[in-house]
This record gives sequence, C-alpha cells and structure tokens, in this order.
Amino acid sequence: MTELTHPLATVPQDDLVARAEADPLRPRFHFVSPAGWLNDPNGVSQWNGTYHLFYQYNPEGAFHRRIQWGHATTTDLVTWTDRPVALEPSAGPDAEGCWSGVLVNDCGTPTLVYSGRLEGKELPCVAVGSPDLLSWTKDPGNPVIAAPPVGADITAYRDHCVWREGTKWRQLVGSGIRQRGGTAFLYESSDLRSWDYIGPLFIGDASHGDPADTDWTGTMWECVDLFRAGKGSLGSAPSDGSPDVLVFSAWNDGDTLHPLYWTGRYAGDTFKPAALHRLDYGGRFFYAPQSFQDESGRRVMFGWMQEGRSDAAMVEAGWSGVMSLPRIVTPGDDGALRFAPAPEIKKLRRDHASLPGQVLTGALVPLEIGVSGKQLDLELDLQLAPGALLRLGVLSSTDRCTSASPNEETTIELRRATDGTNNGTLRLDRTRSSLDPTVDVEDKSGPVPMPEGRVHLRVILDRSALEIFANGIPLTARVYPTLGGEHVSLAAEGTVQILSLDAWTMAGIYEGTRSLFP
Ligand code: DQQ
Repeated sequence: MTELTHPLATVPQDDLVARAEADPLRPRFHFVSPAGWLNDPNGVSQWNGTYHLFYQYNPEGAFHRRIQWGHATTTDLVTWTDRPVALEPSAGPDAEGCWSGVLVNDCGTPTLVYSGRLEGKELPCVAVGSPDLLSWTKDPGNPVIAAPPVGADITAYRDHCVWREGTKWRQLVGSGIRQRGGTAFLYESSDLRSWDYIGPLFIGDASHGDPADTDWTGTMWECVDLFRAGKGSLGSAPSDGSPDVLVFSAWNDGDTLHPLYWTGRYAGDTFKPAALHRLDYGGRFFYAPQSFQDESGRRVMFGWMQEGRSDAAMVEAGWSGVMSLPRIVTPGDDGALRFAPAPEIKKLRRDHASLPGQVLTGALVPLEIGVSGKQLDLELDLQLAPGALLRLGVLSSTDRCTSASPNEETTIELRRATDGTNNGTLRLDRTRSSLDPTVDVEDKSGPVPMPEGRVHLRVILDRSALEIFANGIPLTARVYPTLGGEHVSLAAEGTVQILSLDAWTMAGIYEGTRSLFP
C-alpha cells in the first residue's frame, strides 16, 4: 500500500473503496474508477473485438496528483472489467505523471502515445503493449519529442492525436501561443519514435469573444481530437461532403472551460475552419472528450464528467469523476455533429412505463408519468407550438401532484421560439437541484433546432450524473440532491403535444467490491 504522502490524502487508501461505494450520489451504470480520482478518457479503442478505456487515475485519493493510466475493458460497451493500471509514473520523463494520450495500432503492436510530466511540464512519450494490452513497456527513448517547437512562446504543451496517413504517422500535440490563442502542433513520423515538426495545424484567436463566453476558444487547447465525421478517412478526398472535425477542450490558466469543435477541412498540413460549435452545453461537465472508430465503423466518444462539488467534499467522498456513457457521433444535415448514447445501453433498461399520446396545454399543470427513480432512461417525442415550454423535473423530493413546491428538483426545459421558426432552447435549471449551498448549480443552456416544433428528447439519469440529448445535441451535468427524491414530473406552458413517452428504470453494472489496484 502506498504511504499517505499528500496533504489531501486524508482518507486512508484502505477506506477509499468502501467510502466511494457507500456514496448514494455515485453513479451505478456509468464507468467510475474503483475509488480515488478519475479524469480524462485515454486510449479509447477497440482491439480484436474488445473495447478498451484507459483513464487518468489517482488511486491515492480523490484529487489530481501523480496521475496513472487506469484501464478497463468491455465487449458490450455496457459492463466493464477492471484491468491492472497500464502506466504508472517512474523515474524519468514521466516521474510526475502519465498524462493524457491515445492508443494506436502499429502494425499489430498496441502503442500508447502519452504526455509524460516532469518538473511541471509535459513531453510526448511512447509505450508498447503486450498482445492482450495488459502490460506496457515504456520506450527507452522517451520523451520521443525533446521539447516544444523552438521559438514558440507557448502556454502549455500536451495531449495527443495520432493517426496513420499513407505511409506515415501524423500527430497533433495540444498547445497555445501566447498573445494569440490555442493551437495544435502537427508532426510527422515513420516509426512513432522520431518526429519531424511541421507547424501549427491551425491557431485560434483568444482575443475573439470574452473569456466568460460559452464558446471562447481559450489560451490553450487540451485533448485535441481530429477526425473525419462520416465516410472517409483523414487526408482522403471527401466523397460525400463529410466534414473534418477538430475537437479540443478550451483551457485558460488552469481552468478547464469547455469542449468545442471546429468543422472544416484538413488538407495538406493545415485545417481550414468553417464553423465553431459547442460540443456539449454542459461545458466542463463533458470535458476532454476522446473518440475512435470502432470495428463496425461507428465513431464512439467518451468524455470526463467532472464534479460540481468542492475539493474537500470529493476527498471526503473517496472518489471523483465519472466517465460519460459512450456516445455515437454522426454528422448532422446542418454541418454540425449529432450525438446519441450508444444503443447498447438499452440493455440496462428494466421497469417500463409509457404515456399515451396527448396534448398538454395551459400553465404548468404537472403530469405524473408513472415512473420514479435515481437511475432512469427517458425518451420523449414532442411537438411544441410556437412559444410553448416543456418542463421535465427529475430527482424531485416532493410529489408535484400533491405539493406545488418540491424542496429539491432538477429541471430540464425545452422552449420553442414564439415567432414560429425552428429555433428553440434546451436549458438545465439546477438552481433547486440541491439544498447543499456549496455545489455548482450554474444554469446550462443552448440553442436546439426544432423543425416544425419537433423534438426528440433523451434523458439519462444515473444519480449525480445527467446526460441530456435534444435532437442529438447534448447537455451533460452533475447534480447533488440531498433529500433522496425520486419523483419525475412533466408540465407544459402553451401547447405541447406528447407524441410518445417511454421511461425505464436502469440497472446497475457493478457487482461485488472493486479493488483500487485490479
Ligand atoms: N488532463 C490531463 C492532461 C489534459 C487534462 C492531466 C485535461 O493531459 O490536458 O490529467 O483534463
């Protein structure tokens, strides 16, 4: 057992798992680390049929320090098997942490490209895996890139996107150029060990917009992820107009702000942006996403659902951080991306309730939908008249049919513009989600196109983890109710037609006690 060496390591490692498992706010069907700290998804991939999820892990406690690569596998994208830690800091270029990175298939050899941290700075490192991907050997030549590009005045330099293009490997490293903006530096290699610097793929403009804007591009881009959405691969001529997508997590001076993406075209050594988009309206609650193409050709994305409670509360709870459900990413008709939870998740659906199609009119008269719980999957098809509002309450501690004022409730709102256009808004109101005054209850919202007022709404609730999709646009967040409320209710203002409503309770995926060091 590692000695308690850090001031935040106030919970003995022996107690972490029991504490974490006793927490009623801990999700039961999302992937979480056995206990301690989890952040970014890393090395997400499918290898000989098995899906691999590596993740930033601190088994010492629920705080970010001396990060290792935790590892879990699944064959169904639903239930996970904990595997031994894949990478651990050791004397040398990753002595202070094995930060984020990716897995690539180097002619049959599983190979990790990650950021080794030493003396407060990160540099690219490589490790190769055994055929079962369970043991890893660091390259003696690490770091494989000795320093950031000469002459660049950078804010930070880390995280990797690596792909094969023709006979070469290409790599992006996330960074930022002072007084300019976030960027991704492009490199090329024939062996993943020796890299030629090509130049910045594209540089953002941090002077554009305000740091408080939900689409401010920040002073550094973490966890860059470049891919072709739809048919074709990076660098090939697009047969059907599928956009190339550059995903990044906007960072500023230690603040993890939000994930964004540029659509555009990657050609030659540059990326020509067409449009900037918010990737998830929950902002930092779906941070550092990483994606891969699975063996059936689907683009699958995971993101880190950060906590919204204080550092001290995380440490006390013995765990921190949730991995999102796997999301399938597709190009939308409007050139932006659409996201949906992997259909495999439906396997966890248990008790079912549905409502017959009906029209709600009037002023927020609550409707009992016959399902309650802290682990739910709700699927609704709706049609909103101009100006109409639909309000869906979950985790309510009082039955809205008998009392007008629940003490706690998390509220999801859909509103269609009054002018009869397709414009609408998705909003998550967490102001009454918790009586705990210390948790984050900031409003989250964004525009959602509603053709003819139609909305497909999917809400997946797993205790403190909430993933919402409105016409394929996600809003992810965390909530911390204190009263254990399980009521679900629906109310409308104006005219909302419920075309269909199905609700399921969701089973958990964990059995037995997990080990911090599988
Ligand atoms: N987290 C990692 C970094 C990355 C950041 C360290 C994003 O590699 O930039 O745990 O959350």
